[in-house]
Amino acid sequence: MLRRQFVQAASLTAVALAMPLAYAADTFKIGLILPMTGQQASTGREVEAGARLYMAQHGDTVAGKKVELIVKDDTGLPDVAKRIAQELVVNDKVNVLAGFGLTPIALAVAPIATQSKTPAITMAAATSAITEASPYMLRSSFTLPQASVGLADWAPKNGIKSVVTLVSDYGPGNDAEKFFSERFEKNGGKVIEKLRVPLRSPDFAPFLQKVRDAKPDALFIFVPSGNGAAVMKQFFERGLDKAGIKAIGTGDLTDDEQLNNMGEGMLGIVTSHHYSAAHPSELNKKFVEAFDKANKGLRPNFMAMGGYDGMHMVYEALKATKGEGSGDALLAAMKGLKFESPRGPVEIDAQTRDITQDIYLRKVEKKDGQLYNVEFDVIKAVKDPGKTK
Ligand code: VNL
Repeated sequence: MLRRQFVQAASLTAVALAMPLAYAADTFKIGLILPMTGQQASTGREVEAGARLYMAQHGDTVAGKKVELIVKDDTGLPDVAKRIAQELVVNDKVNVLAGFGLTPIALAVAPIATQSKTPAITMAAATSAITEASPYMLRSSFTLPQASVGLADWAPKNGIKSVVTLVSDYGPGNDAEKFFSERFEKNGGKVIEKLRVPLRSPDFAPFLQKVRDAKPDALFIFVPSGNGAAVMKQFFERGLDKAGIKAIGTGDLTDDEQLNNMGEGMLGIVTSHHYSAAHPSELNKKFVEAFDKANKGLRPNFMAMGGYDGMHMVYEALKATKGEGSGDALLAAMKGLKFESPRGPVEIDAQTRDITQDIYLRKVEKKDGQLYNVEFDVIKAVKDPGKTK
């Protein structure tokens, strides 16, 4: 009896000791840092759902490794994100960092990616400079300069000669304001006034009153995903539409997750962006259907797209490096990667590590009783204009 017990205990200990090692070697870990609570929680939910859908469709074993997603809530705060990134690198030994719902978070994580030589994929945030903050930073989302310039070309040709800009006062808002305004003025338009609203709990009312008084042909708006409904509610309540002022903006304003609940006043609003749930490709139809099914009727927005394609980048790099897992090898494999995404064709620019993609002009229309961003024009293969200056 004693001997049997001893042998059993010994072999159990051996198993317990061997397991974490074998497990670690056969596991490939992705640390997903996202705002799962707080003002940007919808972004966290969409990015995670996109990443999980990709794994469900492509399996969780790649090049002999078991892919493990570790999701951490940064509550939207850069200091929290930085601490989490450190823990993920040091304790969990993640192979890749990803997520980053807001620009300040991507910027807080960038030095940790550099020090630890860990590839970091920005799946949501969209200030141009993010990919310049670390040679290990890549992007599967988009940039605000990329999304803004096409609209600045479209507007003056479509009866919009004067504009007021209204942006959230931080990285992506500043990028949107600068790149839209410069291009619009180069095209002969006039920017009457540039307004910036605080990122946290903004009160749009006094700003919109100013816009009403200034009476531009259009108001160009950038607010981050999840804030579009609040600004448009005030826009209608203050009667800016009735005063003949058009709302235009990047697609963050007509975010697919919110759009259908923003009311019929939204009909006809033109935006430019890289992804619409109504993008009419077979690949996208399948993506939207599968996303809807996996998430109880939730509509994927551009954040979900960033999570989905970011996982594709990781899977392709893992395959190309045959599961070797080193940060430098993964990074090299992701540079120059080209693929067909549900959003359209994309390429990870080998020099800038930023994403080159088609930008669409879209108009809010009713389709099957629901509001969608319906694409009516496309600008092919747009590189981030923030990098080509
Ligand atoms: C950012 C840019 C965030 C665009 C967004 O939504 C967005 C950012 C949360 O860079 O912080 O729609």
